[in-house]
Amino acid sequence: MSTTTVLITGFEPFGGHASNPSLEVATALQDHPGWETEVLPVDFSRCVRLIGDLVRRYRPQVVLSLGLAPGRERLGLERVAVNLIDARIPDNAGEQPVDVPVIPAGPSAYFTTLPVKAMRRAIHEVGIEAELSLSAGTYGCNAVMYAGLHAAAGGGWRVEGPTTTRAGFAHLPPVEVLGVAGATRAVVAAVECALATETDDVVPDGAVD
Ligand code: PCA
Repeated sequence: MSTTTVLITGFEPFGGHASNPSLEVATALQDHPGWETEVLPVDFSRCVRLIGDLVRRYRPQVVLSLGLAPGRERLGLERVAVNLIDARIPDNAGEQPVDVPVIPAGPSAYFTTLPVKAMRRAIHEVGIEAELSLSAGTYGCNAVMYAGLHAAAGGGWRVEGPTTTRAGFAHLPPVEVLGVAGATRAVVAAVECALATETDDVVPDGAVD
């Protein structure tokens, strides 16, 4: 039986960016007791398979995958993952899938199963700005969020039994915004909150456009 309670994933650099803060945060947390960290390749076929395998192997209580959102100014907790890849740029293996599912025959979308409003509050309490986001995009991050939620929901299980694994995704702004230490502090606060929170905060959010 695995003693891993938390799985954190980051991504390697991509798209001409020299580094990826999600990799640096995952590396900073690699010695955290009871937490497993992995750095995923920005390679659609490999990262989708890997996150599913990791969720099935560890069956942690909480999965928080991380990635870089180069255009964002705050940490963003993602609410929805869609079963769609539409890559604006090739992945690191040179593949550029357009309008294909992450998992053929999977449902159209998954909502995060993490208490993202409580996690946002926990991040604010350590002095860092965070927001909820309604789209993880259609690139590698959305694909990993989708595949992680699919595995946590039982898709691809090879063993019997229910899982209580809750999963989700946070996009990090460029490293200049929070630094590695700040981003790591926010991630730790968010994960500790998720471990301790059964029911999400009921507070309004969202825009009326
Ligand atoms: N960001 C990309 C993929 C890897 C990463 O760190 C994304 O937002 O999809």
